[in-house]
Amino acid sequence: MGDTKIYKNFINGRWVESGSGKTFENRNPANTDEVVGVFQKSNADDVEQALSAAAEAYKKWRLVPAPKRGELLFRVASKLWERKEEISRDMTREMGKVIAETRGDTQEAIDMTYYMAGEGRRLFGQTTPSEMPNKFNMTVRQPLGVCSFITPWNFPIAIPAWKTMPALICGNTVVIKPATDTPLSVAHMMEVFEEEGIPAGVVNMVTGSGGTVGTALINDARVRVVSFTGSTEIGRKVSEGCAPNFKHCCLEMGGKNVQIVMDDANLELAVEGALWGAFGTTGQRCTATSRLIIHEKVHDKMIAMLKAQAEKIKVGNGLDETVKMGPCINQGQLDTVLSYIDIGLKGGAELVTGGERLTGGPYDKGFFVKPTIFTGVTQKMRIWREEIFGPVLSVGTFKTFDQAIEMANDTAYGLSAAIYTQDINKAYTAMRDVYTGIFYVNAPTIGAETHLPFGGTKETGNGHREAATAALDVFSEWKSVYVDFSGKIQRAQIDNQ
Ligand code: UN1
Repeated sequence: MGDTKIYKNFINGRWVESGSGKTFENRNPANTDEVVGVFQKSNADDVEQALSAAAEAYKKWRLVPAPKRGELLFRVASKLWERKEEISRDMTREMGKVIAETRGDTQEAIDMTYYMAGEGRRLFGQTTPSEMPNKFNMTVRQPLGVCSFITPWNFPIAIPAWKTMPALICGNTVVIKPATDTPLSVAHMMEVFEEEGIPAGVVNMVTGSGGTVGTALINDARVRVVSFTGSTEIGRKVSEGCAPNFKHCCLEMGGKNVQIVMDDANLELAVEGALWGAFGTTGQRCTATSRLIIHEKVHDKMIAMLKAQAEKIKVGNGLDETVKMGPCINQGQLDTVLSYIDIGLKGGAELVTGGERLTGGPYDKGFFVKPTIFTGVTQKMRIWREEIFGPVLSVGTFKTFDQAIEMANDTAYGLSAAIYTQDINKAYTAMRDVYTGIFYVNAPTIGAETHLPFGGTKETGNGHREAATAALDVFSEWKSVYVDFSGKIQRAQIDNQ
């Protein structure tokens, strides 16, 4: 292993080895010869220590004035900014997406941290009149306690920050299990918290498998909030695990996001949007465009434009600034993508471009696949219905606007959707009728900003939203406070009738 750095768990303000004595390697998906770091393969005992530390730290942290918690987050944000390039480069090495995008990922974490730092001086509740004289009513947010997070590999620091920052500003404490493919980005976030003097136990990181670490984090009765981003299949299990203790459970899961292109659309713009939405992050975003539906009048023209542009996308190691698309995250994901390409072909879809693994030279050391486009995809086909999480775009066509809306909604998921049109009436009608959590007009399905709620309908989520002030509702509970200064008993609903 040579000089490869061994990273430890971060528990109770200290970097500690797992009691298991076991570790795992984090390899670069663009070059599997490169070991990015070695991480702790933690066991239930490690989780126990982290949860005890978080439970103990909660007693004091909840009483720190929120503006003071905010000051710490401001310092964390500015340190993340100082370390942005280093964090982003390491992120490209551990998960493969191109450096411009990992810089965006780190920036998203910075944005969220500043946003939530500012919330320290807001955390607004309400004051509202009482139905009684000489009585004062208000609502205040109260924290819940220990929060546990199971975070994904596709946004290795942004999504951990989406969860951690609102939890902390509300006064909760945190134990986080990063994805096994991307623990380094979360380790960097912990380093920054440590450098900025977060009290011991307020944030903790335990690396390792979902089966061991994740399960322990979901089941422990001390945990009051579980926030999970990942597949719908695992999300369902997380939800079941939370049910017996009635934990807050915030789930962000699958997507099968659609871009609609009307016949009056600016086609250049629609092509650019579809390419960025489908092949950005190698299609490995919950918000990725995986269905494109094009009005029949402009279908052939747009496909010719898409094919020409897709074939120009340079695929490779994301640290090379000229590369526009990196590898799939790991062998398993590559296999899944290739199997869906096969499913598409066998199902009768027409392959326009791509459709195979890239091989030869440096490609042999990574999990690279060509940007792939299928046309003639019908609503029964599996590549229309199932989330692929790779650079595969399924294209269908329609005759009428109503048909486009019906097709857009014909999915089990509901994260993001987009329409390209010059017709403001159609844009607003689609905005109203497409049932998703995020909707774009003349912009791709990816690119949510941190001060708007993020999340989806149907099998994408369970009604919660991340980011913006919506996140505060996950990490706090309302307390309604009644102060009676009349000096006598006043019976609501009775004495004032
Ligand atoms: C995800 O894919 O899980 O809107 C998150 C976007 C990004 C976040 C994506 N800001 O595409």
